[in-house]
Amino acid sequence: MRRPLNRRLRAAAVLIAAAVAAPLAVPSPAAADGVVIGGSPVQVSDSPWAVALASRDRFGGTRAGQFCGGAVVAPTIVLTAAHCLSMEVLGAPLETVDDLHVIAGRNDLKAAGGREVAVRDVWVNEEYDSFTNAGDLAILTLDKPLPADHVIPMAPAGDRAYDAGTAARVYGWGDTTGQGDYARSLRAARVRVLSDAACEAAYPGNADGTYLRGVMLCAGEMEGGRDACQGDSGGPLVARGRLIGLVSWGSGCGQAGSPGVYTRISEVVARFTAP
Ligand code: 4AZ
Repeated sequence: MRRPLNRRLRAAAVLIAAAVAAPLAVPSPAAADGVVIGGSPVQVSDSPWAVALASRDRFGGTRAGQFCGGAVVAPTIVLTAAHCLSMEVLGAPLETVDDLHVIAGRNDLKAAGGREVAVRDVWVNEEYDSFTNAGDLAILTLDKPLPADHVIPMAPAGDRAYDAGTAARVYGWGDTTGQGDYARSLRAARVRVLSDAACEAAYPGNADGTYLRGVMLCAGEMEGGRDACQGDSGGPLVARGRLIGLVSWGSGCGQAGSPGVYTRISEVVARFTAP
């Protein structure tokens, strides 16, 4: 059921609609090696749409307060995961977090550089289901626009970027080992989009969640090794130069048979660009 959008959300929807990839979208960036688990360092200048979500008040200053990732889809709009803004993650109600901001254009969280931009408005999908993890989406409106070259187009439904077997890359400052070793600098890992059948077989429903086709996608290597992990949530999964997913959940990190599960961006596009 579609609900009427409120006014601020409508404004975000217009910007999001403008960000949907045109049929001839930009080519994918040159391959670098594999956040993240099994990943390797990348330059944020080559992937400026990958931003850190941060609050020093909640998470302390050692890593500039980074706790999740996000993807820039319009100069003032960042997509992230709904669960990043939960009480469980923030340790406090979202309304009480006064210093929520994104860090753009900074590789090393311990260094200066890039921009810190305050989040002016937060929309959290009220239909996010913390049991299945369906609808793991939040939309942040920034206080000031980021440069236009930070924006990544979103892949609409039917885009070949969603085809099983497509090479993709996931970006983040999250745990690089699954043992709480958080990255200082941005990393990326190469993964492959897996078929809905494989994702359903991996996650028919357990304590971590349930794979639901149409609203999720999963990616990884069936033998494990390369994956997103804690701290990467909300961050971008990119294929063919387009945004296809946001890091959402999985059983562990990089384990054989347990690929990473992502919020499917085509569902976001459909929801916010429908007449
Ligand atoms: C997490 O806890 C999380 N391996 C993120 C991604 C994955 C697992 C857990 C995928 O935020």
